[in-house]
Amino acid sequence: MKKSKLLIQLMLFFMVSNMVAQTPQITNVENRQTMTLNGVWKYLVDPYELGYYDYRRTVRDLQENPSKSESFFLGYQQQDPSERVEYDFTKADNILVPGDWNSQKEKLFYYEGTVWYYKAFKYQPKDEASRQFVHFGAVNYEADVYLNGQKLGKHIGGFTPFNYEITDKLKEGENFLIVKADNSRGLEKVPTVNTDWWNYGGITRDVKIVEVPETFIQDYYIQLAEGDDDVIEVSVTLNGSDKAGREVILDIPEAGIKSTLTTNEGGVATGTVKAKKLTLWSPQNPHLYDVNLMFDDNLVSERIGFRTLLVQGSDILLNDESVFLRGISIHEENGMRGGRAYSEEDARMLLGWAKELGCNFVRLAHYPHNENMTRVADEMGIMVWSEVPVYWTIQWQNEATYENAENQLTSMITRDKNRASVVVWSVANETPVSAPRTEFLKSLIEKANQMDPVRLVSAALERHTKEGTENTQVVEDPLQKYVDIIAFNEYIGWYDGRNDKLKTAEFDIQFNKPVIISEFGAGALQGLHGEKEALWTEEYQEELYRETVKMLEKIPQLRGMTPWILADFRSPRRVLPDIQDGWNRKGLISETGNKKKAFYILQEYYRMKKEQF
Ligand code: GCB
Repeated sequence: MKKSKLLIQLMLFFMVSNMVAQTPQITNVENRQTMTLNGVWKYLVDPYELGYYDYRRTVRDLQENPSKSESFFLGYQQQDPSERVEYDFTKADNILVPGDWNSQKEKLFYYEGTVWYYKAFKYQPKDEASRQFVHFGAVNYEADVYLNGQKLGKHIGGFTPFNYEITDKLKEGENFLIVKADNSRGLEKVPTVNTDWWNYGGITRDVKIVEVPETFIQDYYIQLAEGDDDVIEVSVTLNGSDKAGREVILDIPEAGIKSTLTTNEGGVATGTVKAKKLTLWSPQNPHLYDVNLMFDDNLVSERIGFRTLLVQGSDILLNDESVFLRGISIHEENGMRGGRAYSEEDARMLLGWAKELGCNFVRLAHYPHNENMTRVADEMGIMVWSEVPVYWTIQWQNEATYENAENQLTSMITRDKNRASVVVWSVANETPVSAPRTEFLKSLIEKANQMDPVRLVSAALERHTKEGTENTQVVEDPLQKYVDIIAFNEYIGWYDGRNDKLKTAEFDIQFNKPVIISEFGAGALQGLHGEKEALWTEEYQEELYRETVKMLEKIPQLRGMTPWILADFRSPRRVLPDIQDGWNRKGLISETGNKKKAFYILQEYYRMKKEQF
């Protein structure tokens, strides 16, 4: 190859890889110096992606001289009447951020595709020497981000945070940020084309500008060592030009801890700190300590809980005591307002219902929920199962698909690794058993274990009736070997037989590990009453819950359950007129906030379990 050609290829490679390069994730954005970009944005719907591709379908933002007339990312405005510009953000309709477009705009209810978001804002840096990053809580599904007409990067994955450095691109005074959000489904994506939830599109979580010193604390891990309630493991990562051999102080005043750590060449300081008689975090006493990290005059503070977590045989030990996980599954949706849940108030509503049900545990299905959920769970004393959208069928042999799934897992763990509430990372839901799928999930499990040695890893598997038996239920899945908790979705009485089948079912679980039933349930329209044999009535669902909990009690390793689901949620798969009308009706609470009869059956069962454990 000729030298010049190689050079051009290399340059192109760096250009492209730079475009998609992610700045390392900054954590605990909530407690840093930030400016919100939430609020009113402008938007243009672009189903044919005119603003992104030219008529030969080349990507405009890679062109040397992109056309001002159509390259939306330039945010250009006509300068005189003879100029052809075929878009204008300033004249576009308003949309709120955070928020999905489906529930805000009737005409976008079913829309899947590209929408361009535009926000003009003023910026005045607090400190001349500071660095700035733009941080997104999540954009579903793909986001191309531009500041003042310059590309910052592309992010893939609808439920995880990401940030870009904008120090050299941000101007004093007027700026504009443009996001191309695309929620098109695709076979190779994570999740793939087929799910049972609404594909809410847009900038669904907070957008902030984070301002930090030149060298700053980017991320940290502060948790008790595995099974040890008087040793805190610490790791702090600095970012900046002066990050090697620097001192970082860990200060937890209430615990009498003040300790200095020094960073290595890579800017990472690790160590262990002795702690005496910590008040441990638990659902009964969700104690959080004020934790301060100090580096120069850079202070990052956060409230962190400390607790130990271990599996011993079929027991889950929280602070050395066996716990039963009284759970419920939750989708990230607020049916009462309509659309994706995103705020602290939403989190308080959903987790408040779970508390009322008697829960000490929730399964945040089927993707990482917004950070308010895990923060409020920390405060309320609710343990959390957090999951990535490796759901049903994924392209198990596609390397890019794996990378995408791993990125989502990594990002979820990075964001929430200091939350005492989070006890389980789940790598999948109801995936069909095959060798490539098991390899894929095994790699995700290894990744989770490597990133976070203290939390438990699981996946929602499937069960079926054992061949040659009348009603013996088994889980035949090689993944059982690799998970800490055996979890499976059940559904006897709904997808499998009717409620009488629950009475005779036996379970044969081969492993001496804790078992959690990650789903069971029945559809019921709130307010529809009838015989307990009649589907869709509250009575059928109530009977299913009554019989299911009796049946599950026969599993010796049973240590918890997260029935499906807290509240009715929107799903395009649910079209039965007068009953579903676009809603999955397996909620214990309707989308209008009314409790169904089964709610009280589970509440009663949990009251009893609480006394037992
Ligand atoms: C399942 C899935 C969940 C569905 C549920 C249902 O097994 O994991 O995402 O919504 O069943 O209602 O069918």
